This record gives sequence, C-alpha cells and structure tokens, in this order.
Amino acid sequence: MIEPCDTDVLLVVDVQRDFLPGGALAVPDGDAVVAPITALGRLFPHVVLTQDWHPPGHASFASSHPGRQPFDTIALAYGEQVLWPDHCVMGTSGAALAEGLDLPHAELVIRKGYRRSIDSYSAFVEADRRTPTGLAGYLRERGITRVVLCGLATDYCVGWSALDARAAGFEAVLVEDACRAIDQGGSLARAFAAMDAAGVARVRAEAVAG
Ligand code: VGL
Ligand code: ZN
Repeated sequence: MIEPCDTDVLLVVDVQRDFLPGGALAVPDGDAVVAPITALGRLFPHVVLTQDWHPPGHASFASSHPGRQPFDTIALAYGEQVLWPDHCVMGTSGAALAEGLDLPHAELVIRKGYRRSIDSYSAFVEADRRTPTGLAGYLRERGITRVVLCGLATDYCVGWSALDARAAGFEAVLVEDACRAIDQGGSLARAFAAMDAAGVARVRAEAVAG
C-alpha cells in the first residue's frame, strides 16, 4: 500500500504519441496507460514527466547507420545500443505528450536523449552512464525520498529510470499495471530481474491510496 505524501514523486516516463499504437515506435497496448496514469497523478502532490527528445539523425536511429535495421544492436562509443525507428524527434507531433494525459500540476518535464551521439533511456543518467540529467539533484533539493514510476516502456525507459533512482539513493516503486513493455528478445524478463535485484518494489495501481 502506498499513501502518497510530500516526499514522494510520481515519475511519468515517456507517455508520448510515438510510443502509442499508430506511433513511430508503438509499445503494444501503450495507450492503456493514459487513463490510469491520469488517475494516479491526482493522488500525488508531486508529479514529474519525462519526454524522449531526439534531434534528427540521432545515434539511436537505425536510419543514421547505413545498412542497419531497427532493433539491430551496434557498438557505440559508450557500449551496446539498440537501434530504433526514428521516434520522438524534438518538436514534432510524435514527441508530444499523449492526448488525454491530464496532469496539469506536473512541476517539471525532463527531456532526455537530446545529444546527437548519446541516447538516454534513464531519466537520471544518459547512456554513457556519466552524463546526469539533473533530475536526482532536483528531487534531492526538494526533499523527495521515494520515486513512484509509471509509463513507457517498462523494459527500457521506465526500467532504467527505476534502477538509476535506486542508484541515486531513492526508494523506487514501479506501478506495474500503469506501464507497458516493448518486450523484444527477453528484454522484459531481464528488466524485471535487474529491478528485483536492485530493490525496486512493485505495486498495482489499486494499492495506491487516495
Ligand atoms: C524508449 C526506446 C527508445 C522508451 C525510448 O521510452 O522506453 N525506448 N527510446
Ligand atoms: Zn528514444
């Protein structure tokens, strides 16, 4: 049971048009998270959103690597990178927050992945594992101790954000039915194993008290 208080933040990860059915990198059933997240948001005094926000020609786009296809993996300077269809290009309609996501009191939007040569699944640290987004500092300075996560996709941006929340010293709780996964090549099972090992708790939305 979770009773949201002033030291909790609801972190709403990448609920953007390109990740919904019909979008450039559609997460199966992704639109099913919009209504539950809007309802959850009303229970939290602090809500922070993230937006995946890439420049054209981003290093994570298969189209930036001649001969490569979406979902191939390649080695970049910082390690292995999955290649994706072009998605969430900054300023485009696909990068906009999902219609119907109604969180007017959200206090911060963290944009990530805006450096051409570095991806960022995590809301806290970019894929080079060195470049901070500033979110940990923001939350600490505001006295937040627990990060409650939801959004898209469980096995990439939500999962990495949960792990990095733990690494930064926050409690982390995943609202599992307010997330959906891409789940390619065992990615969801790997993400859950890593989250379990790191002490990321899991609850269902009904266990968050109003
Ligand atoms: C995401 C792949 C590429 C996500 C973002 O939001 O989970 N996945 N960019
Ligand atoms: Zn992306």
